[in-house]
Amino acid sequence: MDTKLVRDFKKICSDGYALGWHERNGGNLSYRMKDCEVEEVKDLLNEDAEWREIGTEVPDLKNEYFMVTGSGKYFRNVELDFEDNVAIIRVNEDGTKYKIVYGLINGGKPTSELPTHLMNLEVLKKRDEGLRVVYHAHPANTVALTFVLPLDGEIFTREIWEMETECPIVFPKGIGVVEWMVPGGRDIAVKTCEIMKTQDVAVWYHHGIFVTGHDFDEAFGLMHTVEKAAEMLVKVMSMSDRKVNTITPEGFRKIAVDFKVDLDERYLYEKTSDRIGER
Ligand code: 2HA
Ligand code: ZN
Repeated sequence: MDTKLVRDFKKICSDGYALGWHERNGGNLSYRMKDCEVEEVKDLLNEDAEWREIGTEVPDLKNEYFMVTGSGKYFRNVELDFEDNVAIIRVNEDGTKYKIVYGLINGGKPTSELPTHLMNLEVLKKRDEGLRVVYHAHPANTVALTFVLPLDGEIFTREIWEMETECPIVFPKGIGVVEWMVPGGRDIAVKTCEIMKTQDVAVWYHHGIFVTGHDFDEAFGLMHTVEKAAEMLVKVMSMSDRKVNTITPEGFRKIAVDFKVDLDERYLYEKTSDRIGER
């Protein structure tokens, strides 16, 4: 299969691998296909495949097609052998089952995080029909911060925003955080969906990040921006537990005006401490 969608899907997998975000089989990726993209590959799809349980319900995604990475598959291999590592799946009439209509030619299942991906894609579709990508990675700096920053989305967002002027422009809705949980199931999916109702980034403590975007560039760029800022925060914290200088709430409000973004005031609290991670 060689369409623009397949090329773009391969590229984000290789780019993420190159940045060290996908050790072994770490991370996963899903994309809600457009009708025209399904039409383009229609003759290659096996509609006779057997139905399997999703393990949750996504009624608003009924009959839709998704391109997803395979469970246990390595991101670095997606570009080398797309048909072995990726699947196109179709959700059934009531949103409880899926079938593999293309790919995973040597057997296997879609990503172990399929419930999170599909439930997020359903929430995101309701929020904005154009949000089609859900991307999960294990970037080291962001994960490292989950061991030293409190479990508080407001503090996490503010500390990250301060590291790079671009941040509040790229993700004005901030970052949501999820406490450590067993991955792969419905519970962590529900928590992540709560965040995705209004935000584009969810950090899973001691695990990784989920982002969404209208396309792969947007999702990848968002992951990259969060992780770059996290890297700078890790560097700063390696030198000191305090910031001597930083962007002020007033500064953020000026950015909001000039760049026409709405920044939630809950992230712009007046700090009473210069220690990183304290309010
Ligand atoms: O191995 O990243 O969260 C895939 C994962 C599970
Ligand atoms: Zn993971």
